[in-house]
Amino acid sequence: MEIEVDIEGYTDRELAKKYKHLQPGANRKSAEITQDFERLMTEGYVMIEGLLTQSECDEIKNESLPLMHHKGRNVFEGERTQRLYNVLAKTRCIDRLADHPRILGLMDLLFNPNFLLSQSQVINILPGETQQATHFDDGFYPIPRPRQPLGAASIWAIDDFTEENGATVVIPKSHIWDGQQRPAPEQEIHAVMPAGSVIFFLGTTWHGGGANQTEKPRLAVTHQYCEAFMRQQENYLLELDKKTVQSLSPELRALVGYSVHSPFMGMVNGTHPLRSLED
Ligand SMILES: O=C(O)CCC(=O)C(=O)O
Repeated sequence: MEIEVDIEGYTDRELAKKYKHLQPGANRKSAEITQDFERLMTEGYVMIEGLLTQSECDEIKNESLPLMHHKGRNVFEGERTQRLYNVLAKTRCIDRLADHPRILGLMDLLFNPNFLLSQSQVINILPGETQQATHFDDGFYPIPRPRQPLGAASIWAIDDFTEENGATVVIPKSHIWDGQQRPAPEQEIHAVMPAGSVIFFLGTTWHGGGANQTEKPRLAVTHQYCEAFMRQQENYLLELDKKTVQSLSPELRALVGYSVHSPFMGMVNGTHPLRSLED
């Protein structure tokens, strides 16, 4: 026999339904998303232009640059590259890039429901930076290639991305490679795109930050995602206090970890984690 527990007028079963309902559903299909997805799965990446206006890019720049003081700690992070970590605790200015419907629409087709945000960064490649070593992002999940991607990433151009200023370097079709294959320089392409565009690629696609041979910095925002059953790189549950989580959109709240992957991955005290946000 099931026991109904009454919490402030709601039975436990009603509360379970209420929170399940609040978990955002995948209702983002469109012809554009289907087309982007086909390209993503064929090439390992897709570039989408014109998702942000110039004034939205300016706002991100004005908000994030004053928060960026540190350069990379090693050659991989980039000794002439500024990186802002724990961004969601510091500013709301990149939230809409994390839960942008064009990106989440691709994620709906790529991953199981309840996929997660894995990490967020603002990356400012300064003049004189050399090209980053090419790599693929979900390589830290020790599962041999070739395999399905377990992660995916967006890199948003906040400045125009040019071949000279450090546009992300990508290796088309490298997502299907086995674990032995390595990229050669002639296989690289540069993700040249105007400010306000995004490149979205699979966790198995080889890529890296480009060299900046100009006099001006190249600003980008990146959000990485993962399947709901993989560990996130960033520990949002420790980084974000309750008040911050309450201020996020329902989609972003679920993405950082306030969701349940069926039947109970992500639970808090045997219940939906959204309940822990109630006073
Ligand atoms: O900034 C970029 O264009 C790419 C950066 C990147 O892939 C990384 O830092 O792992």
